[in-house]
Amino acid sequence: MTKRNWTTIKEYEEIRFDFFEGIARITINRPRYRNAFTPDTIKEMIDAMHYCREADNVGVVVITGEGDKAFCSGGDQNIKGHGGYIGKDGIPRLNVLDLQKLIRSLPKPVVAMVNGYAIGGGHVLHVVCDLSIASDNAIFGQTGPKVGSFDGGFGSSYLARIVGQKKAREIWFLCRQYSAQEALEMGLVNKVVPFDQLEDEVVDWCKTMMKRSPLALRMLKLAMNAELDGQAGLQELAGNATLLYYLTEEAQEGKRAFLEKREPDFQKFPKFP
Ligand code: S0N
Repeated sequence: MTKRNWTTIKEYEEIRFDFFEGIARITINRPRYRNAFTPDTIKEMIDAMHYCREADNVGVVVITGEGDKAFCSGGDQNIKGHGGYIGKDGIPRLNVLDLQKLIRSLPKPVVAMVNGYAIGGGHVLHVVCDLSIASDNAIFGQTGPKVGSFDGGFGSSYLARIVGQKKAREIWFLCRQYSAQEALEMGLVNKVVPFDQLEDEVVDWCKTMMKRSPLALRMLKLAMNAELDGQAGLQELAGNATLLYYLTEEAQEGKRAFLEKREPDFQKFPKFP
């Protein structure tokens, strides 16, 4: 593996957040618990995602787990209480759902670097990422119906879009575990590589995407989301269409005319066939 000089963006307690040549990397840092998340892990990830949205120098975001055992094993079962997972503030939360939405709506590619178990809510996390690249020791699966939970949102509907209805039902109803090779065969991951090549492969994919037009990638991501996210997906896509419209002379004319207290002259702009 190539040695890279990742620099820390911000210090947190349960994640690491660092940067290398346009790539922001969020690492769940709870290897003692196979990188299970608490509400506080998720709060930190949400904070890091907000940074990634605002930062002009971030082109791609990578999500991964610390060590060579697990990407993420889902919600921390030690703190599962009535109504959700109970963090430092004592309030039960399912805030991973907010993180899922942020990953899907971030107008930049998000890559899951799956370095071991991706289980339960940890599996859903990689599912909602735009791309998943896995090491050959990665293991995938849902456990909800075995441990008293389920994710009927993206964790079910988007999973079914990826692997098909029959396979998604198998994954959830039987709670089996699948190898990286099986995940590749069902289209659940984009590529499988030996563990010691995982970071190189992910950085290579990120660098390739950063050579592409960011606006084109942004519109493609939101268009693909909109296809299954209903009104919420259309709202995101339409917002980005508005962003593009604001960049045109035609839209500038409307604003200028208002400020100059005159009628806008939209007739001078082409009406494309
Ligand atoms: C990951 C597994 C398969 C790894 O097995 P392995 O390698 O044999 O290691 P273990 O010895 O089992 O684990 C090492 C230590 O880590 C602890 N640990 C592992 N996973 C968790 C976890 N999720 N929470 C807390 N601790 C964990 C082990 O206990 C062990 O500790 P020690 O050394 O003290 O014994 C295997 O560990 C495994 O199967 N883990 C559990 C996977 C699981 O069931 N996860 C939870 C699934 N549910 C969710 O994620 C819910 C997500 C959610 O928030 C949600 C979202 C949307 C809608 C609803 C929900 C909802 O919860 O209701």
